[in-house]
Amino acid sequence: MADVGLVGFPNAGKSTLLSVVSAAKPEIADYPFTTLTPNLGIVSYRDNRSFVMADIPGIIEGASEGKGLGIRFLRHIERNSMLLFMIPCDSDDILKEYQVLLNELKQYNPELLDKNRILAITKSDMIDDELMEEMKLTLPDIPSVFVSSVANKNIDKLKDLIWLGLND
Ligand SMILES: Nc1nc2c(ncn2[C@@H]2O[C@H](COP(=O)(O)OP(=O)(O)OP(=O)(O)O)[C@@H](O)[C@H]2O)c(=O)[nH]1
Ligand SMILES: [Mg+2]
Repeated sequence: MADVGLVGFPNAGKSTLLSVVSAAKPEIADYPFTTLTPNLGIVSYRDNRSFVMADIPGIIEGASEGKGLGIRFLRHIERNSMLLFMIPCDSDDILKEYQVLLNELKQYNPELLDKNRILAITKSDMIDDELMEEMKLTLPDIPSVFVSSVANKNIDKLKDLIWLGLND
């Protein structure tokens, strides 16, 4: 059973995050639907604590009607204590993407929306600070952090947010 489940469109950087915070070696590639089955990893946190992260296949609009890989993998996050939404910083509309993801979860099981949610804006090594500040004004109203798995940016901050979410 995992503590935090990763929710995002294909190519959002979910598996890459898992690979930098745990010993898991998921497949990573620059095309959608790289991950076909869920991956679990144990994430070490400070003071010898740890939590489990579940990386699942990407979700797209219409997944609840069977598009893409569908939503059958959402059962793997049904028992997670919390959900980490992941949206790339080069998304056309972060808020829209967030709402699409939320809606697909809701179609599958409305109780998924009772879980604590946080948001990681991924691949933030691709944008400068100025753009980041502008984008902060457009984010959904949940705890959010700009991260880069590749540049190891704000990964500790993200772990702090996850830990808070798991323990409140
Ligand atoms: N620049 C940059 N690229 C990244 C970062 N994280 C992931 N990527 C790239 O984004 C692409 C997709 O990464 P994955 O981790 O496979 O994405 P995913 O969300 O697991 O994708 P699916 O399994 O298809 O749902 C790969 O080419 C990664 O190298 C990052 O922090 N910065
Ligand atoms: Mg993947």
